[in-house]
Amino acid sequence: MIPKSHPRFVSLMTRELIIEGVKNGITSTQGLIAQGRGEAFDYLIGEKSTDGALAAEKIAAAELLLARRPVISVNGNAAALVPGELIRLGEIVNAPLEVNLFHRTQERVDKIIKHLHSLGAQNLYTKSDALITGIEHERAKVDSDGIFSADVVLVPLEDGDRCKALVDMGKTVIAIDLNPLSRTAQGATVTIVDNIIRAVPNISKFAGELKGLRKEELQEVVMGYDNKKTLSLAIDEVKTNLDSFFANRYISPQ
Ligand code: PTJ
Repeated sequence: MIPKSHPRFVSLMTRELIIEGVKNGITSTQGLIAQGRGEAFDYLIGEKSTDGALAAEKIAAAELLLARRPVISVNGNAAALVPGELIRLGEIVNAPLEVNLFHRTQERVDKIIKHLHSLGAQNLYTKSDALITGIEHERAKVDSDGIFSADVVLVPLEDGDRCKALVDMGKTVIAIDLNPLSRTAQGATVTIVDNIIRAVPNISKFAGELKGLRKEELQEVVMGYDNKKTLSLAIDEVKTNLDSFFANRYISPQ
């Protein structure tokens, strides 16, 4: 039992959610490693939603609202960390969820679908009758009405290979990835360098605010967006934090 007073309570509880996900057969064991890598990058960006991340989250909200066929992809880590928040975002932007796994087993897909249903998800693509173009084996499987024909896909914690394949299929790919150097971060259309536990509620908040806008007004919000600038801002944030560490020789523990 982690006391609320522990200075790293949020981070430790997030870790517990992933462990729980593995125990329940929702999250892959590889998901534990991915979470560890994410934690390291989160430390480097200061464990907060930076201005650059917030700007990308607003763009993501606008892109999802502008989409004709938006889909929110859910993997084992996302299902463990933010299932309710993803369902809520889907409702706000009218985007069905689709379970799409990298380390795919039908058993885990079924468990995640059951988990999402138990939390109130009503709009889910559940077929696996199409393949992401250019990707081999099980991890390419998607729903022909879902990710396969989506124009905008939100992919939290995606693999670089599949991110590229989705972009190559002509889709607007919104990635959530704490590592600004990853192939996913570099290849996505909109990269949100933030922890999924902060990013998804932020996107929902922006979507709620933007929902009343007309299509032309939403187009103005996304116009001129530069993902390279978002990535450089994130890398600058890491550099600034490291510089301040070396200047002070000490970062006060959070
Ligand atoms: O459930 P599956 O089978 O689909 O597998 C999901 C994982 C995440 C295990 C799989 O896609 C994978 O192996 O991903 P990678 O290649 O390890 O990439 C995960 C990326 O997400 C890394 O760049 C991490 O820094 C980042 N990441 C990890 N935890 C978080 C995160 N980004 C945002 N929020 C997090 N909590």
